[in-house]
Amino acid sequence: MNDTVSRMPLTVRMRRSPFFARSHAAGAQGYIVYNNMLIATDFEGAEADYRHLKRAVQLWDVGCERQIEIAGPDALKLVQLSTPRDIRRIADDQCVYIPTVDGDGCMTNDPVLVKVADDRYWVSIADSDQILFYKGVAAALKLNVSVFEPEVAPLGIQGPNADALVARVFGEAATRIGFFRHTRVDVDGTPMILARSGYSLQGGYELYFEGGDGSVLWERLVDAGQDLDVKAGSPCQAERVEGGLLSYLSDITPDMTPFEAGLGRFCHLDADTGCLGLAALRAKREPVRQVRPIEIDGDALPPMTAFWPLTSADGAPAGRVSSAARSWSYGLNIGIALVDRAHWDAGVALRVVTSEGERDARVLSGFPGRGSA
Ligand code: THG
Repeated sequence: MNDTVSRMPLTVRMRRSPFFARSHAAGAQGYIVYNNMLIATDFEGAEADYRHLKRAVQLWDVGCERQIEIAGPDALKLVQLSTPRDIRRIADDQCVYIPTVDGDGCMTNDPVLVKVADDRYWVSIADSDQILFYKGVAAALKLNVSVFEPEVAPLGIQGPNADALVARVFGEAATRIGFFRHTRVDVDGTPMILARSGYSLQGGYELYFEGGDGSVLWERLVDAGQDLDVKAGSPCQAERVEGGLLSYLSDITPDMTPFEAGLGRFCHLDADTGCLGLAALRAKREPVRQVRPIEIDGDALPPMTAFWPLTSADGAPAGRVSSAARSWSYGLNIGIALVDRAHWDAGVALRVVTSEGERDARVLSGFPGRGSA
């Protein structure tokens, strides 16, 4: 046992998923806490994990993406009350990325919604107590639903070799599902939902595992993927920053609207969806600050433990940097920033006040990981 392991939090409050033991045993050197759950991270170092994700396939214990199950005749109505995205006609096998908002149109979470059945949904949440919104609204409106956290733990299978691995373990048919669509696969006799989704831009799947111990499945995936170079991994900061995948409580804070977060394409304000934040959002369509990709000059950056102020070239306040990382593939530092309108056009020169001095920076036209920088 190394030093880090001996300092592992020893308490039942810090929950562990059915995959934690295997993921941890694979050589994790650190932990992340998310939705009161511990996940193992940092296997062979940040750069090695990043490069491996882009070339092979990784198993991610993302059991911390907790599910809120909303079941019953009013299930769709309750989910729709929480989001400006019109979800009234989604397909039976669909997953949808939904900004969720409060009555002021401010973001409470940014989950993936999974349609399990007409009267049964899973809200796969980011790090906030979103379940209280659903319980509170359901009680206040006397809706005919049950709201609870089921025993479901997503397992990410991410990377270019994910298709090959899924074909071997779950069958060729499973690889024919489209992006953000799902199917049922057989896991030791139990049908479980497998979706083509995940918190990376390298392609892959998420298995919504239902069960108490994921070790047998984990080992089966590891054995089947030897020649595909399968390894344990975890959501990769550098890869998700260069791809522009946002992180709630970093890039999206509870004072922000979906428009400020750059998620306006998921707001359907003309439809009478019933979203509780609809009226507020109609008045907040034109943000004065918005999320932007930025490039930050110089060598690799220090780790971020607080927002870094952003200024114009002449020192006027221009916003904040909420995430930053070395993008090794592109040889750049990429940041996700909340930028004031006067400074948010592509090409505008900025300064970042890092924890270790100032750096020059500029607004990019797109995130490099999306092939649009
Ligand atoms: N998968 C599942 N649950 C999750 C996450 C996940 N819950 C927590 C967290 N991640 C929620 N946040 C996100 C952020 C981005 C995406 C998914 C969840 C994402 N975005 C795609 C993109 O931006 O290209 C697709 C968006 C779209 O066009 O629909 O995948 O990762 N189960």
